[in-house]
Amino acid sequence: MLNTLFNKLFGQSAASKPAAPAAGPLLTRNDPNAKFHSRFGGLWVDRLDAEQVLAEKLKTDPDVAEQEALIRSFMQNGFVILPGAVSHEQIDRYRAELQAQIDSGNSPIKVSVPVVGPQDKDVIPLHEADILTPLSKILDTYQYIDSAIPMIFNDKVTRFLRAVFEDDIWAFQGLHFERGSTQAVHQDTAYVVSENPLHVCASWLALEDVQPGSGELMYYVGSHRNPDWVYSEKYKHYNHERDAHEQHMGHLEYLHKVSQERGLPLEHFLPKKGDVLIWSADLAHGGSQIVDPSLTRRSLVTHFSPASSEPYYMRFKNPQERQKREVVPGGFTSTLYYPNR
Ligand SMILES: O=C(O)CCC(=O)C(=O)O
Repeated sequence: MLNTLFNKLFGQSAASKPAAPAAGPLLTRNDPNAKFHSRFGGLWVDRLDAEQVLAEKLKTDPDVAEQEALIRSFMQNGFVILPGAVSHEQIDRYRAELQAQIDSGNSPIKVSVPVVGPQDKDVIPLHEADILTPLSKILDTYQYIDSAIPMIFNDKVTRFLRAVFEDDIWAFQGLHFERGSTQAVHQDTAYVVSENPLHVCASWLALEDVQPGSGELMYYVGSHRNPDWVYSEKYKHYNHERDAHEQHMGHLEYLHKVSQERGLPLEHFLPKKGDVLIWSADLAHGGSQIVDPSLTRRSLVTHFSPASSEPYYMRFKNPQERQKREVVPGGFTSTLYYPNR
């Protein structure tokens, strides 16, 4: 009794020393000795010794153990598919809220639209945009449409990203498509810039059943391990002011060439409504040609990084706007295009 009181007030007595704490899950995030496939680093799944790290994690981390097959497939192929990750009800609610924004005629939401010129895109208000034009991207809808949040941070995606990030999750660039993008095969590392270039994954959520001929998402399986394309001898990302146009075109051609030389299959994604595909930063992917222009191909892309890796754009934002918002426990969003909420 006295002993219990003593312990309560002053902690454990020497006589009843607690057992050594059980080792928690293995975390490798800050390992200074890690070596990666890319000279620009990566997540633990991108380490040269990822198999050994996985073997250790399997002993200490039940979340990794439960997702072992997915993680192995991600390491090998550069993407995973999570069927039925988002319910139809959630998607319908989100689409109704987006439609209400469109119908209002004065929504704060903005759209990136393709234009001809040195800058190949412009950002304009939703009510001025023709969102059915291929390559139109409705930007960061999560900032104004609350029902986007549980879709983006759905359980399957969150569990998977937490396992590969070893961290909380920061969603920082959302793109809603009504039609196929027809975007050339590219690597996100060229355009979606993070302070750690390969600390990025993206999710692609089907907002409807995708039909063949609608401009399906396509990707070279395993292309996340293509040797780095390096801009101006130093950079993973493309900067149109710094890097010659030929470097950019060269990168796009290189992705087909090297993927084909390596014998990588080019697959097309034909998901059902609610399915999600997650790709790793360097997977070569794009939008295939639209064969039937009457078809929509509604989808929501979200880019993520570990909460400890900042998107590069944060550096250029005015300090009051440099905020990441915790929208679910351990899940954050930020935006380049809108004021804070
Ligand atoms: O959905 C597509 O067609 C391509 C999307 C894409 O490449 C991207 O958002 O990076």
